[in-house]
Amino acid sequence: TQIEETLVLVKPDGVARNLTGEILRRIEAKGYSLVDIKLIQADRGLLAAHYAEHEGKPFYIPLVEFMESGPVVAIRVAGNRVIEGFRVLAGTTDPTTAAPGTIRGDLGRDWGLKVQQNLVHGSDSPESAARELELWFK
Ligand code: DAT
Ligand code: MG
Repeated sequence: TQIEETLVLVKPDGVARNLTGEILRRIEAKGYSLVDIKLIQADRGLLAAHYAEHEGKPFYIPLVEFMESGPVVAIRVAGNRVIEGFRVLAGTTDPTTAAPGTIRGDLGRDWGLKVQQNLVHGSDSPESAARELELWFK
């Protein structure tokens, strides 16, 4: 076993659609543990740091504006190989083509022109997880 921690965010669309419980249910059903959790209205500075790797990309400003449009639920999740495992649970980035059985595939809606409404964020590597957990739970 390889116990890791990852950062999961239920994005503003997930919170607004009352899907937080369903997303937590899937995380817990998989066997992962909730270590810490909070509802937070993220400010521009936190989001700029969180999404620094995407600065300058065409979807960056709409992404940040979407992420500050309402509260998000930040969760510290622990489990065996949870960083990669949660990414699989979430499904691919675009909910339109995310596989059935995944959070985005089952619950996501199509992207509009300027929105990134794919319900969840999950850290994509051990380095990202450490960096993002420090940002959201310092
Ligand atoms: P992921 O969230 O699957 O790790 P990412 O890190 O590449 O995806 O991008 C961060 C977010 O930005 C993603 O959840 C939704 C949005 N996004 C990514 N690529 C996009 C695109 N081509 N058009 C619009 N939004 C995009
Ligand atoms: Mg990412």
